[in-house]
Amino acid sequence: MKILFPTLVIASLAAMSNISSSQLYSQETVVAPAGAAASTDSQATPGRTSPFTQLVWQDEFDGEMLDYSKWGVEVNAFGGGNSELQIYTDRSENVRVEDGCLVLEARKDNAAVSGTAREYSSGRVRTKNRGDWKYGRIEIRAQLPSGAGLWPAIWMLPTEDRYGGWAASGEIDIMEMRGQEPNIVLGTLHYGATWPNNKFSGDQFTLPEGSFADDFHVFTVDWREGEIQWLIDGQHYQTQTEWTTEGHEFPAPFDQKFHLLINLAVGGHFLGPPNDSTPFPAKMLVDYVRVYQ
Ligand SMILES: [Ca+2]
Repeated sequence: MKILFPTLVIASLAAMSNISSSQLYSQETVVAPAGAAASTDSQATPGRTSPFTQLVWQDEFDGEMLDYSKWGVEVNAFGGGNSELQIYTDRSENVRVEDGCLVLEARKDNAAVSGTAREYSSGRVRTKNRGDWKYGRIEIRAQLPSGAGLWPAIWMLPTEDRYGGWAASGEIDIMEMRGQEPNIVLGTLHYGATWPNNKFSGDQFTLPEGSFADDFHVFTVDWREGEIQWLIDGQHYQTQTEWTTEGHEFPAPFDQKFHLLINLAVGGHFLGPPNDSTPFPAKMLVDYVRVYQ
């Protein structure tokens, strides 16, 4: 997500922090065995075997409802920024677990939050203070919706803005897609300095056939010290090893804990509004999230 109005986003995210950190860290974390794949190898090559083999966090969405020990749900009439058109709610119409998947559903139903109604509603969840990681392999299996103006995204933000406001402390976009181009996904880093002096760099992946709406695909980032790789269905398509943040040495800002966000936005600068042929309701399905370190 290219956050163009960071203050709105920060305000909305702050509103989501309703669980204390002691509750959030009550679960035992899996500790890697002694001698396990410490990241001592700096000669990384594109697409090589990941050093991250220990499953440290996962949600398979097998239950009847969202696991709130792992996820916070955003409720915000202006959530997202970027001139997005949706309201984010925690209604089951917009966010639910069903048939083994997290369902984020965009609807054209004039829903309201705190007295503010908007034409479209949708869902956004995040793991902040429930799942926060520095380095690792983050893997998400998802099926995306197609249609103009639909903007599914799987991305990461810093849990603490240690280097300053967006995007000085970084943003890792694992996957985002314009619904009108459902065979192309983008992987992007945002960094450099505080908006509007931020920078970004990235690449895109085009499916050889079919679209990301036809079936589930696995989206992965493999994030180690000084290097981030992107893979689709296990196929490597991008490596980034150069980024900056003002006043700090590499590999800042991507040397701090980040958490995961998943949302289905509607409209915005990045892709334009829906049109008459955009199907509503539209669903983004997430089969699982698995994090390895
Ligand atoms: Ca599942």
